[in-house]
Amino acid sequence: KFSFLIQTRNLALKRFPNYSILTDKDYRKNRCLDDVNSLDSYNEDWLKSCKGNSKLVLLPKTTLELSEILKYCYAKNLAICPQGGNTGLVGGSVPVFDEIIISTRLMNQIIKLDEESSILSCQSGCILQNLDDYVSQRSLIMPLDLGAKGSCHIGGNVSTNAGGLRLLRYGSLKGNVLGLEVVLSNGEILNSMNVPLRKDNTGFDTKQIFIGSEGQLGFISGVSILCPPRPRAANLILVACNGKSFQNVIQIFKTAKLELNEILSAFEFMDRESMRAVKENSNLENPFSIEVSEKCDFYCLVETHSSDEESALRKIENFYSKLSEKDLGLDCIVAENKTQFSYIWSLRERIAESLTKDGHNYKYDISLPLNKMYDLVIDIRKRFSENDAKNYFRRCIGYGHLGDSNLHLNVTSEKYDEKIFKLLEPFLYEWTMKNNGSISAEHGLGLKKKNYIYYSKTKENVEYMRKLKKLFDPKLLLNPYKTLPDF
Ligand code: FAD
Ligand code: 2HG
Ligand code: ZN
Repeated sequence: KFSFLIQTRNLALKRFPNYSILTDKDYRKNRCLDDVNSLDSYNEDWLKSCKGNSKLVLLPKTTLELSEILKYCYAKNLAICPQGGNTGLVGGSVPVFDEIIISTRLMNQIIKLDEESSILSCQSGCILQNLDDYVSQRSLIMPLDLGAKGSCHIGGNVSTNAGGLRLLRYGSLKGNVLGLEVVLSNGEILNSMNVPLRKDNTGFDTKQIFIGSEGQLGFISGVSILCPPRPRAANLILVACNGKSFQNVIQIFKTAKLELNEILSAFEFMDRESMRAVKENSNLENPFSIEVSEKCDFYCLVETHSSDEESALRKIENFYSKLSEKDLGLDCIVAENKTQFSYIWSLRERIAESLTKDGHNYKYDISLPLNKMYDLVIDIRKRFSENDAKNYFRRCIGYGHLGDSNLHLNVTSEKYDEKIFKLLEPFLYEWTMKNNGSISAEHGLGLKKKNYIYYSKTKENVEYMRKLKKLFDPKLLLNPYKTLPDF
């Protein structure tokens, strides 16, 4: 009854026998969903690659309600799956078997925006885009931004330690989250939200352990986060890079760092195949002339945030001059208005969505030293051609957050194909380890990557992760079967 097969990995899992099976007696029918149709979208992930079989979604509104639910589950041995916007890409946000889904959808209240300190406190179910709209009225900006901003929840962002498009400028959530409220598996509430301070070195910083913990150690119910000033001037340049070598892209990044320096807010790259994917699957036209696009192998998206338009434009001029001096660009497009600004961003932000339309996605999120970043894509393509796999896959593309050395390598095919999978894994993980990279830069491990943790972490480190898991969640009820390799 409970056999589960991840579509992509033939990873056969067994339901932990010590978990109780939910009965009607276990819940009152308020703020919950239990009819088959409404359960569907909560049981399946964004990529439609993992599907659980939960019979119940609970929608608490307050921390106390959440705490009562967790206390009950603890007493009754019921396993749970915390869920935010369900945009995660590693199968972490949906149940594996019949875990109860606890969604933060109704925990969507802003608590306070402290104008002096620019610290925003809110419940964990606030949608990132809504928070950004809210703080923009006080001339502030959320310190993170990602393509899923219209659906993802801030609690989900913190639980995955999401990186996104502007980490280069505003830093990671490990630095920007100043307080958390977390409900532990036994219902206890751990609060560091009361007095969010910029500096606080009294003892261990316990909230850090929950950032990026993927729902393994506690359920995040509230977040305090530092919001930087909103830039008065934002500029966006799309560069069609010259030459076939990725080294030129790296040179453009180095030039951007030198010339744009403190105003550089994003540096993203996409290869020719990525640009083709958004054209073919999302109808987004390449804005360069045919002559340029036919020659161009890489595109860079360079964004600046600054307080002064005039000086920003001066720096951008200098950036151009340096590009042409070094012959690094074929052509550049500068966004001249809001429509162009969002169009250019959509070319990059909608790649993930475009790829889903090909059919099956083999998705990899890799950190690598900058000068090795694209070699992995080249080597995978070579491996495919050496093994006569050309006809099996549709696309093999590389793009990502170049400013953070974070490559998104994606392969697509019409349907899941074992031959492609075997050419990719474990080769790709071994390649990453050999080149001192990480097999998960920003998406986490979830269900799909948990067994590959040793490619990036030592045995001793994983052992201490297990000890922490047992300390915070002794009955292993929180988000089971994920993140850590099997006990
Ligand atoms: P969910 O997907 O619901 O959950 C993610 C994980 O966190 C799960 O393990 C879940 O159990 C746990 N969780 C959720 N809420 C809580 C909570 N309150 N307490 C404890 N655990 C919880 N990621 C990036 O890092 N950078 C990107 O640029 C980026 N771009 C994306 C673009 C698109 C189009 C899509 C679809 C995804 C993208 N992602 C990106 C991945 C994803 O959006 C992020 O991981 C995001 O932070 C997940 O938030 P969520 O609310 O959807 O969480
Ligand atoms: C992005 O940066 C996301 O667009 C998704 O992290 C990456 O789909 C991917 O591979
Ligand atoms: Zn990303």
